[in-house]
Amino acid sequence: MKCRVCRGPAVIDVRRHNANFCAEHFVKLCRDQVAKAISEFNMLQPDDRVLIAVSGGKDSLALCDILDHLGYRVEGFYISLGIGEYSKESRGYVERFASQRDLPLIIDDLPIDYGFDIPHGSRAAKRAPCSACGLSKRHLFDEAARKGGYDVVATGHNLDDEAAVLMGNTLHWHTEYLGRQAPVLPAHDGFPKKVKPLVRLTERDTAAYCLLRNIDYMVEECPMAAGNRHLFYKSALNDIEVSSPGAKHSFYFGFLQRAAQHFADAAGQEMPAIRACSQCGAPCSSETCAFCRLVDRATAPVPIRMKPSRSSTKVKT
Ligand code: Q46
Ligand code: ZN
Ligand code: ZN
Repeated sequence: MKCRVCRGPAVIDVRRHNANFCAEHFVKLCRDQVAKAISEFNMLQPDDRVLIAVSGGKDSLALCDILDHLGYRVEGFYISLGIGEYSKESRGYVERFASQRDLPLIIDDLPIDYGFDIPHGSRAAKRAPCSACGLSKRHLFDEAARKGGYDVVATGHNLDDEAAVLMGNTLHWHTEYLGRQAPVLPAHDGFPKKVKPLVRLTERDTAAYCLLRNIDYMVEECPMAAGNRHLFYKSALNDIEVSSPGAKHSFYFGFLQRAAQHFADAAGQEMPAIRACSQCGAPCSSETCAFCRLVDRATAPVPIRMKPSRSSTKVKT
């Protein structure tokens, strides 16, 4: 197995490119793919201040490494979600990465700052854990970008993530979501610009990139992801990819080039008027934003059910 570029010994095959690469040229390939996505979708300007949402996993840490290498001004933002050992360990990976590389890091702590964690708070608010988690993360990313004056928020969503979301939205014809599924969401109404520079890389690519760059990342997935439909779609797409290399790429990029525009109207029509949340001031479409409502419900005191004692149930005669 020889590297396509230098003909030296290859360490990885990339079937969708029908090629093998040595360590040096695989790392270069990953960086080139990110630079290509940034330029193709006009994601970043050279002097942008970029806030990267970091989780401690391979994608977000690879993203920090690559954007830093490409010369962007990056800072990390981590949210501790209060998901037991998973949150403790992932925070450790992020803090070690940041201190080794002098990456400025902001940390929000859901239990300390807002009084609830995802497992208990989502139950109290009667929401699925990933729904409460996603809502919290979106709100806190937006708020951190707004308050810190960042030009753009970058997330580590990769090709596997985006193709799986596309598959779910297509299977159920969620046209308004299809209209908004893009690697760049422009800033609007007080919401920051959001970009996904890893859309040309797969999970396998980012894992190999971290290995070759000596980036120590959290391998365990969040325990709350078990049974998630998103994982099921990823696995189905991986099965398709085995017999049809490049299928994921052409599914996602074919959609962006040939179909996304057809759904843009559906997304636009459903955009409500934006105002400021009466509690936190965040832009939102109702009196109070969804995050403040979640906090209220997740931290509401739980009524204690008292068993009636024998004496109180006695009927006086
Ligand atoms: S962290 Fe949060 Fe994910 Fe865990 S609770 Fe679900 S959404 S699975 S990316
Ligand atoms: Zn090579
Ligand atoms: Zn609010």
